[in-house]
Order: sequence, then C-alpha cells, then structure tokens
Amino acid sequence: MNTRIFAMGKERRLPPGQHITGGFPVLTAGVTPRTALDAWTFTVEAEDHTKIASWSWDEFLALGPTEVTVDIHCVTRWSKFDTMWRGITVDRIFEAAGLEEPPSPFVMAFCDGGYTTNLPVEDVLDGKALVAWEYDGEPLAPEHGGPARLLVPHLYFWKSAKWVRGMRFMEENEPGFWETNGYHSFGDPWREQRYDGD
Ligand SMILES: Nc1nc2c(c(=O)[nH]1)N[C@H]1C(S)=C(S)[C@@H](COP(=O)(O)O)O[C@H]1N2
Ligand SMILES: [Mo]
Repeated sequence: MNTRIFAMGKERRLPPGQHITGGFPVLTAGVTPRTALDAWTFTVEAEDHTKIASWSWDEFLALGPTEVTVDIHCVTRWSKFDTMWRGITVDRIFEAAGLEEPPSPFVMAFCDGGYTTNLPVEDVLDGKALVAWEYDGEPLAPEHGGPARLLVPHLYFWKSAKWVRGMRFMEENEPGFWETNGYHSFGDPWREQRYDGD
C-alpha cells in the first residue's frame, strides 16, 4: 500500500519561508547512538513510566507495515518533497498495545541518546505519524535515525524523533528537548511556528 498522507496541490506544497532541497541534510544534537537490534525495543508507557506494551524488533516489524510518500519540512528552512518511508502507524501501535482510547491527550516521544519531543495525541493518529525503519526502500541509515525514527511530516522535522524507543502518555503538554530550548511547542510549518512565541 502506498498512501500519500498529505495530498496537496503542487502549487501549495512549499510552506512559507522554506526552500526545496534535493539532498537529505543530517541534523543531530549530539552523537549518533548505535543500538543493536537484539537490544532494541519499542515501549508505550503510562504517565508514571509504567509499561503499557513493549515489542522487540522482530515483533514490532510484524505489527503490519505501511508505506507513505510525504514532504518533510525542517525548521532550518529546507523542505524535501516525495520522501518514501516504511513503518508502523501510531494508530496500529496503540491498537496493538490494547488501547481503545488514548489515556491522555499528549505524548512524549523518547529516544536513545535522551532526545525527547512532545506531541498532541491527535497529531500522531489517523495515519499522521509512523515509526519508520525504511527510507527510500533501504534500511534507515543511522545518521537519519536508524534503526527506527518517528515520522510526523505535517509538523517541522524536529518532531520526527530519530532513534525513537517509545512514547509516554502525558496529561499536560510538557516540552521536549527543542521545545525547552526555544522551539515552538506545536511546530506547524504552514503557520511558521518555528520558535516559542511564533
Ligand atoms: N533523537 C534525535 N532526533 C532528532 C534530532 C536529534 O538531534 N536527535 N534532531 C531533530 C531535528 S532538529 C531535525 S531537523 C531532524 C533531522 O533529521 P535528519 O537528520 O534525518 O534530516 O531530526 C529531528 N530528530
Ligand atoms: Mo531541525
């Protein structure tokens, strides 16, 4: 299955203040963590950090992958059109975790290396977000977040947490790494929500 999660007219595809790049820049705060696949897990946690569900690498890949082709937008002003990814939708992850209803309105994505980013639950559901392990038909390169990263293409790319290892539900919208360091809490590229106060 190949779905374009955000079908937009070509003329309206570039958000304000962005330019198109054909390359794929790497933007990482800190070092690239390397986690062996046999030590990798993906965990859905409650607010108090207790485990709701967790999968090994093989179990996770067996949840039922989806392929998407989407445009991505970095707050440093590059956008890249038609990027192809394979991963598990967050809808499917929550379903496999046995959650009929999300227990709270926000999540914090957490990662190897300590990076975090906050998201409203509604912005990771309805096919809006994947945990992706393939880019352009190849295993996701470590510098781009392999073995697996979050992909939330309708928000600035800092929300697409690399080396993601899980999500924790939150009652309050607590800021993640960049959100604590001056970036916007939500990060909608179409409204140019780059920095706190935009
Ligand atoms: N774990 C982690 N995820 C991260 C980052 C990071 O430093 N660490 N940088 C973010 C930022 S600011 C951007 S723009 C994108 C960059 O992804 P790329 O290096 O694949 O282009 O990853 C986001 N996810
Ligand atoms: Mo970024």
